[in-house]
Amino acid sequence: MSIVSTKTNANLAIIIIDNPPVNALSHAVRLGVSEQMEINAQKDNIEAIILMCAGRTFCAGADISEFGKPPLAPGLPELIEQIERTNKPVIAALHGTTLGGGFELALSCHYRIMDVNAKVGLPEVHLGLIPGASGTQRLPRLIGAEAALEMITSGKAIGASKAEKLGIIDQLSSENLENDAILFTQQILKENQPIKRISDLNVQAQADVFDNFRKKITKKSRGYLAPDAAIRAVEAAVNLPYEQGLIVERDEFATLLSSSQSIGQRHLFFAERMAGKIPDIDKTTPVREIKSTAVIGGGTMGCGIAINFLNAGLPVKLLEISSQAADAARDKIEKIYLSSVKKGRISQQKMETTLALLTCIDNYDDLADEDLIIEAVFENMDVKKQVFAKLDQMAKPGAILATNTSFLDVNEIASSTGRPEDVIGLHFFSPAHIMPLLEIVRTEKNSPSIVATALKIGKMIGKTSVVSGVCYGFIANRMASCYSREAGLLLLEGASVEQIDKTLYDFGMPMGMFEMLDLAGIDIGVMARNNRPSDSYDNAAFQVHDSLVNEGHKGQKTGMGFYQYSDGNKLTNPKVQELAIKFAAENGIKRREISNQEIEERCVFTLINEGYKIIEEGIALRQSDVDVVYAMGFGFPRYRGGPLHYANHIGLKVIVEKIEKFAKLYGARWWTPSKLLIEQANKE
Ligand code: T1G
Repeated sequence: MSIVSTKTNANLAIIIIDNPPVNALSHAVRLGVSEQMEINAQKDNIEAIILMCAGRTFCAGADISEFGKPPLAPGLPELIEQIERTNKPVIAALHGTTLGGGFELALSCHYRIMDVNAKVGLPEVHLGLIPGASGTQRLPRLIGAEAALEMITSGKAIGASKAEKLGIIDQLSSENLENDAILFTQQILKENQPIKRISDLNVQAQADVFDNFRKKITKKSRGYLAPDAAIRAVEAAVNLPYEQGLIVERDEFATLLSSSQSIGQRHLFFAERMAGKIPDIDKTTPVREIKSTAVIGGGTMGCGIAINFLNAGLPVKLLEISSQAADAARDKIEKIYLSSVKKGRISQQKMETTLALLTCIDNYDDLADEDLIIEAVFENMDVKKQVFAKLDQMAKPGAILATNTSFLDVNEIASSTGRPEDVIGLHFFSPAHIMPLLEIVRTEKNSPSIVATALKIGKMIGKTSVVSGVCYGFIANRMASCYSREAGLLLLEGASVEQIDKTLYDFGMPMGMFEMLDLAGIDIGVMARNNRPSDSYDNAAFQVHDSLVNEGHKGQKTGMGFYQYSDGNKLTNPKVQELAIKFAAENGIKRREISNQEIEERCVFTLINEGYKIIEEGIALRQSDVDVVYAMGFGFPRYRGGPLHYANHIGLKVIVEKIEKFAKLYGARWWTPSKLLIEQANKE
C-alpha cells in the first residue's frame, strides 16, 4: 500500500495514510493527502471523504525528524486549511493516539468519529513547542478557552469518552472503525447535515481566565517558555478573528521552534528512544518470557517496585522476613492504591483486581516458579549476597535474578550465585512506582538475551530504560555524588545552604541539593558512604552531613536536617552554619564570599565532566543516554536537554577552560577534565 491511497466505497472516498510506525505527517504524507483531497473534492461521484490511517494509530503528529530542516510544501497549516475549505463533508476516523499535528488535522475535518479506546492530545509543550497548525485557534473554538488551555499547556492526551463529552468527537466506534465511519458518513449525507468548519465558530472567555491560568501553572511550568506562549495563542483565539489569531500562533511557534529549549526537549524525545537501542541486541535476540515476578524486601523501594508489576497485570509475590513484615508490606501497598482511588486515578474495582495479584510471603520456598525475582533489601553487600545465595538455591533455572542496588558492584553480587549470567541490575528511582527511569546494570556475564529481556521488562512497566555498565553508582548516582560533593565543599567554603539551593533551583533543578537531601533522608547518603573506602570520596564535603545524622538530624523525617521544619515551614538551621565554620577551620579552608555563578558552574560542570568520564570508560553507551538518566532520574531541566546537551550548548571549550581553572584552584583530584571531553572540545 502506498503512503497515501484512496479506496472508493459507493459514493464515498476513503483516504488512507500508511506511514509506519506512527503515521507521522511527513512531507510525503502531506503531499499525498493534499493531492487525494483535491482529486476527490473534484469527483462528481464522490459525495463525502473519510480520512483515516492504517497501522496502530491515526497520525501521531508532525514528523519531528523534519524539524530544523527547510520546510517542504504543502506545510501542515496549508493542508489543514485546504481540508477545511473542501465543499464536501470530510470525516476523520481516529484510532490509537491522535496527537499534535494529527489532532489538528482531525480538527480541520468537518466531523470526527473515534474508536472508544483511542486518545487525542496536543503534546507539543513536551517538545518545547505549541500546536503550530491551528490547534491553539480551533480547539478553544470547539471546547472553550479553559478546557483548551488545560489540554495544550499540560500536553496530556484524553480518552474517547472525555473527548466526546467536550464536543471534540461526533461519534464513537466500538466495533470496526472503518465500517462505523462509512455508516456515520452515509447518515450525515442522508440527513443532509451541514459542513461544520470550526474556524467559523467564535469563542468567548472571562477576561481573567488567562491571568488566572498563568498563576495556576506558574510552579509546574517554571522556566519553560512554551506554556506561556500557548496561553498567548489561545488568548488571541478569543480576542482576534481567526486569520489574525493564526498569525499569533505561527509567530509564537516559529520563535519556539528555533529556541534552545525546544531543541533540548526534542533532543531528549529522541534520546529516550535511542536509549533502548543496544549494539549487540536486535529484533532476533531471544527474550525470556516474564509472566510472574517476586520482590524481596517490602520497604519503600520493594513496595514501589512491586506496584510497577501489579499495574502491568502481573502476579507478584513479595517476600519479607516474617509474616508480620509481609503484612506490613501489604498494608503499605494497599495504602498507595487507596490514595489513588481517593484521587480518582483508579476505580475501587481496579484496585481490588490489582491487589488480587499480590501475595505477601515470608518463605523462600514459595519462589520456585517465578520468572523474575528482584531484590530490594538493605544496601549492604553482605546482606545482598546472602539473599542471592538463597535465590540461587530456590529459583527455577532460567529465572532472571535482579538487584535494585543503587551503588554496589553487581558483578560481585552475581558471583555469589552459580548462575552469574542470569543476575542483572534493575535500578529503580524512588518512588519506584512513579519515577519513569530504570537503569539496567549490565554485568560482565550478562548475555544479550538477558539484557534484551531486561529492556522488555522496562517496556512492560512503562519505564524508560538506560543500560549502564558496572561502576560505583552506575550513571545516575555516580554523577549525583560529584554534584553533592561540590555542594558540600561550597558549604564549607562560605556559601550558605539557602544560597546554594536557590542557585540550583534557579538553574532549573526541581529543588536545591540540601532540600533534596532533607527530603530523601541525609542518612541514606551517610550509610552509602560508610560502605565505601574513605579515600574514594572527599570526606570534608560530607562532614556536616555526618555530624547532622550523628545528632539524629536526618532531614524532614526528623524535623531537622539542613533546614528546620515546623508547621510545614522550611526554616534556616543555624547549626549548619556553625558546623560549616567548624569543619572549614579543621580542614584549613578559608571561608569567602562565593558567587552564584561559581556555585552553578561547579555543581553543573562536575556533572558534565563525570558524564564524559562515564562514557569514555564504556559505562554509558552514548552521550544522549547520560542526558536521559540525569533528566529523568534527578530532574535536570528538560528545557536544557540534559547535562551533556547543555554542555554542547554552552561550548565544550568553555567547559574545559573552567574545569582547568577549578583544577588550579581546588586541586586536580576532582577537576581533571575527561579525555573525551577535551577531545570533543578540540573538534568544536
Ligand atoms: N515524528 C517522528 N517520529 C516519531 C514521532 C513523530 N511525531 N512519534 C514517534 N516517532 C517515532 C519514534 O521516534 C520511534 O522511532 C517510533 O516512532 C515509535 O515511537 C504541527 C508541531 C505516538 C505515543 O509529540 O508520543 O505535531 O525509535 O517508541 O512508545 O502542531 O511516539 O522506532 O526509530 O515512542 O508506542 C507532536 C510523539 C509532534 C507525539 C507512540 N506529536 N510521539 O509511543 O512508540 S509536534 C508528538 C509519541 C507537532 C504540530 C506539532 C509516541 C507515541 P524509532 P515510540 P510508542
